[in-house]
Amino acid sequence: MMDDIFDAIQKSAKRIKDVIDTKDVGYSQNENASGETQLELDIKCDMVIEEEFSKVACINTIASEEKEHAETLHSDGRYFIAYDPLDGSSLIDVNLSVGSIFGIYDGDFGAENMVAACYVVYGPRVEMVFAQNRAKLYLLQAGEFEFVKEIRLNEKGKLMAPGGTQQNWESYHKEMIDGFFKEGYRLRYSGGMVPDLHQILLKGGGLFSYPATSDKPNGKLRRLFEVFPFAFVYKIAGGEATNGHEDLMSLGYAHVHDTSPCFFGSKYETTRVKEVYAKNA
Ligand code: AFP
Repeated sequence: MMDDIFDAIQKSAKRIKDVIDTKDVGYSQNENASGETQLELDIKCDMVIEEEFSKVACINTIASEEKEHAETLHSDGRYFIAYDPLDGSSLIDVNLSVGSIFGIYDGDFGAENMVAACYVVYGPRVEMVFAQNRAKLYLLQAGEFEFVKEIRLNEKGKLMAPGGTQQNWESYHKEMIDGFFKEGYRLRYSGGMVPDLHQILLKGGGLFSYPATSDKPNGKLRRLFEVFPFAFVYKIAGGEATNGHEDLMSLGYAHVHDTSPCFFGSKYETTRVKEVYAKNA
């Protein structure tokens, strides 16, 4: 059954790549549930995924970053999938990488029910990471996704991707990030969480953060579509995922569009985050 989902994601990814390559980018009049103006491209990509998932009988319900409410596809299906069809879509007009993110849940949404997570990066090449018992990297070549390798994080990395408006960071958060840079970490931040987190994963480690800020006390990134799937992937790859105090996979959610502060990284960096945040709780 998971193979059918894996297959539907691959089909969606290939179609989304075509949409990105051919469709003109124009702003539609609609606002999505998070209050952002939707690009036509987002809507088109959302439709592609919904269409492919509709053909898979084991998918019960879908929740999309582009839809206000969850939608039931097959009421006797087993899996619930939350997805962000085109994360970082505002980066398309400046030709940076974007991605699709999928969280696959058994029986109902919620981190405790997550059984697999997947993301696709649309960059100079199209890559996919599918995490179930292991995190596996695939590359789209000549129309097919080919297995490349298993991904494992080192204990400590070299890259820092610090999200959020710095002016609105807590002072202890700023000191912590400055401290990492003083240790020799290098800045890598594009503003697309998929390529930013992908880079840290493939280069062995580091830290991606999107903290609570004075303007966004609950962070920006959405639990079901962004936070839980990447927390799952990072943990399977030997890293950690925390909100500073708790494991991200131990968090609940009340509404499908709920957000959370989040940190994803290798063990050395996430341990530091937990120490700093414990002192400043
Ligand atoms: P868009 O889809 O609006 O471009 O947002 C992308 C995103 O949700 C995530 O991919 C980034 O990590 C994050 O926003 C970047 O946010 P900041 O621009 O506030 O750093």
